[in-house]
This record gives sequence, structure tokens and C-alpha cells, in this order.
Amino acid sequence: MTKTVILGVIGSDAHVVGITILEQALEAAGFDVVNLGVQTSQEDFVEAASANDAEAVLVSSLYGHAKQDCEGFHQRIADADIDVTTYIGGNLAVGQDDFEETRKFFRELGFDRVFNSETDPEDAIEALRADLDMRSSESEQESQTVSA
Ligand code: B12
Repeated sequence: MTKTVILGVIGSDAHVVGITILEQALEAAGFDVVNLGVQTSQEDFVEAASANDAEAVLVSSLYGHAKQDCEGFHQRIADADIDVTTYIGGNLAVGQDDFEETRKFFRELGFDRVFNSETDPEDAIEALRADLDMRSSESEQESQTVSA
């Protein structure tokens, strides 16, 4: 069955090239992609996920303000009573910080996976295939190998 994923750049961020590449790669891999484009609010991500019965929400952020833009995002998802896998990727912090710290921060916010700006779209696709296929089987989920 085709899986629907929501894709967009959060906050006031206008960097469009990354999500365009991701959209093309995801579509080529057989996903139904709803690309919300740049400067997308938390509310729009949640509404689109709900309206399209999406399996996953992929948030992109390049301009260094992802931490502020994503505060409360998972509470909104919970309030909307939807069950989606959430990924975030891009240049998630200002400057060259320790990415493991950044990953930890966003995992604690509630994102299932956190990707840096070196991510090959195929890595995200592999992770999505693993996560979305395994939702019905927790034991399989534990054995999956992609690290993000
Ligand atoms: C082009 C560019 C711009 C263009 C954007 C044009 C457009 N409409 O897209 C313009 C000139 C408008 C611009 C503006 C700004 N920019 Co700019 N920009 C860039 C630049 C040079 C390239 C970005 C790009 O297109 N990369 C190519 C794509 C293919 O790669 P990508 O975006 O990284 O996406 C890939 C991965 O990150 C990953 N990915 C991205 N999102 C996600 C999400 C998920 C879920 C997953 C799995 C993966 C993933 O997969 C993508 C595909 O491979 C980068 C520097 C750089 N070399 O990256 C700076 C950069 C992103 N910009 C930066 C900044 C600071 C700004 C401004 C704030 C500058 C200013 N003071 O005005 C503004 C912000 C404006 C705004 N409102 O967004 C900084 C961000 C710094 C930070 N995070 O610490 C960077 C890193 C430059 C730098 N070294 O300082 N920018």
C-alpha cells in the first residue's frame, strides 16, 4: 500500500532546494508526497498530516532556528490525536556544534529520527521503509539497523 508522507520547511525558513530533492527521491521510491513547501507553520504540518491520513511527517530546517520552531510541535500532534512518525533534518543548529548533542535535543522533543545536512535522501528512505513497515511489529522495530 502507498504511504503518504508530509514534507515541508518549518518556521520562516525559505531554503527550498533540499526538500525539492527529497520530494523527488521519495516519489521515485513510491511514496505519496504532500510537499507543503517553505515557511510552513506547525499548524499546517499537523493539519496536512490529519487531512491526508499521513504515516510520516518530514520537517526540514536549514537556517539555524529549528530548536525554536519545533518547540511544542509534538504536543500539537498529540492534541490532534494523530499517530505519525516524525523526522527532522537539515542544518539544525547555528554553527558547527556537536551533532550528537543536536540529535539528542530533537529526539527529546519527540522526533523519531534526526538527520544532519550530509544526509543522502536514500538514508531517509531506508529509515522510512523500516519504520513504516514495522509499525505493526514492535519486535521487528527493535531489530532495525538504520541509525539516525
Ligand atoms: C542557497 C542558500 C540560501 C538561499 C536559499 C534559496 C532558496 N530559496 O532555497 C538564500 C540566499 C535565500 C539563503 C538565505 C539565508 N540563508 Co542560506 N544557504 C544557502 C546554501 C548556500 C545552500 C542551501 C542548499 O540549497 N543546499 C543544497 C541542498 C540540496 O542541501 P540541503 O538544503 O542541505 O538539503 C539536504 C540535507 O540537508 C537533507 N535535508 C534537509 N532537510 C531535511 C529533512 C529531512 C527529514 C531529512 C531526512 C533530510 C533533510 O537532505 C537534503 C537533500 O540532500 C547554504 C549553505 C550550504 N552549503 O548548505 C546556506 C545556509 C543554509 N544559509 C544560512 C543562513 C544563515 C541563511 C540566512 C539566515 C542568511 C541571512 N542572514 O539572511 C537566510 C535565511 C533566509 C530564510 N528566511 O530562510 C546558513 C545556516 C546556518 C546555520 N544553520 O547555522 C547556511 C548553512 C550558510 C552558512 N554556512 O552560514 N540561503
